[in-house]
Amino acid sequence: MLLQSSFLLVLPLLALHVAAKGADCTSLLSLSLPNVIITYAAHLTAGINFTASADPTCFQPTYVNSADICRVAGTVNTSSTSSVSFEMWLPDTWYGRVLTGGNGGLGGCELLSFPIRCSVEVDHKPALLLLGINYPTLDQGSFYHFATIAANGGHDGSFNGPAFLVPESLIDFSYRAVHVTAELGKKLSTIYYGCAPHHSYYNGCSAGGRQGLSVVSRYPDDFDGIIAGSSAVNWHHLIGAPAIWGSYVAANTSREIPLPLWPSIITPEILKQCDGIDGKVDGIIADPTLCSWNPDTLLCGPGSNQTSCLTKDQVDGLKKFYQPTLGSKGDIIVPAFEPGAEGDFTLPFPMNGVTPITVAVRRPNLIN
Ligand SMILES: [Ca+2]
Repeated sequence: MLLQSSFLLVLPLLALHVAAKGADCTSLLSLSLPNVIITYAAHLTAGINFTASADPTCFQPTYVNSADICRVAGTVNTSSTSSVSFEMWLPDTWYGRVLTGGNGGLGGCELLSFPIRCSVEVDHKPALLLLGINYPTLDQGSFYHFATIAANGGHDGSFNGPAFLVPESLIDFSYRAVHVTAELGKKLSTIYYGCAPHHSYYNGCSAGGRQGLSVVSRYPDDFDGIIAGSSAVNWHHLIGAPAIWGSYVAANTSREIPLPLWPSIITPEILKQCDGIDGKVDGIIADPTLCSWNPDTLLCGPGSNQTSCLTKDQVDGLKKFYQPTLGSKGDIIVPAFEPGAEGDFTLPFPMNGVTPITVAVRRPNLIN
């Protein structure tokens, strides 16, 4: 009886392992769908090394696919003044599910060659931070037999400020790019495999987490489940805070703290003062909210070497850096920067008074 039950459970799963039979990959080039232009369609065996982007702000990385796939690329016109670039990787062996990937940061690039912090999805090869068309998710999804689609969020480039001058492009970046790719992913899967997907999922982190939550609130039928990691839902505060942090330790002022000093003297001093609060000196501050450290200990003495200590102005800037970011009425815009997180690769910009993401977003808004 137990064997029979197990067999009955397994049987429908086996039936869902679908090989492509609806269309040849290259035939998708001649596909006619409203507002969709297919510019590339070719079958790739696993292990092909290709350049993922030509945009100079995208670091022109290369990427290698892990599965045998039909790789499709093109654009979706989302309005008379906006469009979304997309890619879809349709694995040779499909389990009947579609996965849509979101963007990160300001979107627009395929990926950035930093070690990943904001993604748990890529576990079968070294992971990468993704900012635009989500190649790691395309690869991860197709590796696990999802037909996987991702888009550029409606604009190219890591810090593409001009895109934010176009209202329709802002809508794309906000949620529409994910919505149209989710719909297109279902259509392409149905055409390529000859049957409709039975489940649809979403995976995004940071800006991609925000996109996921934004889409499901507007289009609840797009997905059966979503992963919205480290969701940047409080977007304006999140973008504004680094600008304020940057002013605390602004570049080319007496408060500026050169980047090398953060890991060489500031983090060690924070660990010295706070590591043991959690009961174990192990290089980990288990609860940074309990750490109220005093930067005065880093103040240079008379005649001391400023590569191993800070001036009074630098210490004053540093104290503000670790306080909550407050608005004009004293309201908290963003909670305090957590001591011990100085090593996060995304944070050198505000620490050094340089905030390219904030500048990219704010400058066009100010122009408007
Ligand atoms: Ca500890």
